[in-house]
Amino acid sequence: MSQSARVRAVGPVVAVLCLALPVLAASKGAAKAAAPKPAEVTTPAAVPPPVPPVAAPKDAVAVMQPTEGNHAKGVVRLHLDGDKLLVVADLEGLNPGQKHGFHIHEFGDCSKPDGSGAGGHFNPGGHQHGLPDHIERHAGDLGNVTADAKGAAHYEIAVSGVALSGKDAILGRGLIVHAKTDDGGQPTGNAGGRIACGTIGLALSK
Ligand SMILES: [Cu+2]
Ligand SMILES: [Zn+2]
Repeated sequence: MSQSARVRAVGPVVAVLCLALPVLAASKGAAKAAAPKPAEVTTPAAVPPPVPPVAAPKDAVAVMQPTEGNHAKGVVRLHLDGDKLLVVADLEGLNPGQKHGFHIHEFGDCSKPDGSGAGGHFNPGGHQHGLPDHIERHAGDLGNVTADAKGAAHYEIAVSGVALSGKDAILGRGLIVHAKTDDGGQPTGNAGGRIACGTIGLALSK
């Protein structure tokens, strides 16, 4: 087919389309205008599915890592039982036979070589520092862990005034083991440097 023949053959098709399109568009428009608006008239609003209640977390864990130049490490498990938080610490690398101050600190930032990123004692109530048997104490004051002859310690304490969620939540905060003994003195128990730091995170509840 020559060039001009193709133009001649295509020409009428284009012309028909040009004529037909406005007609099609017009009939479509008419159909649209005449039809009711089904979404608004006949379909009821979709009801969102009920949101299942989220259970408050009950278990947490902190993996304790030594700060620079120290060897203290271990695992601390925390379990919420009613309004009491049971704290169970298993540590090693402590000074044999010595008591080491042990606290929940404000922040879970263990990135600094000396553990200072954990900030001060967790103290939402604005109290003075104290040992666990004192009524006046920071919520994060957990007393001391006592190392055995090998420098290992198992320590359990149940405390109130802290939770894993909501107000007074300690999830994401820090746990610190100190070089020295917490003697209950102000402002923070004279417990010296920070030898281990761990961030409190969610744990699987059994
Ligand atoms: Cu501390
Ligand atoms: Zn304190």
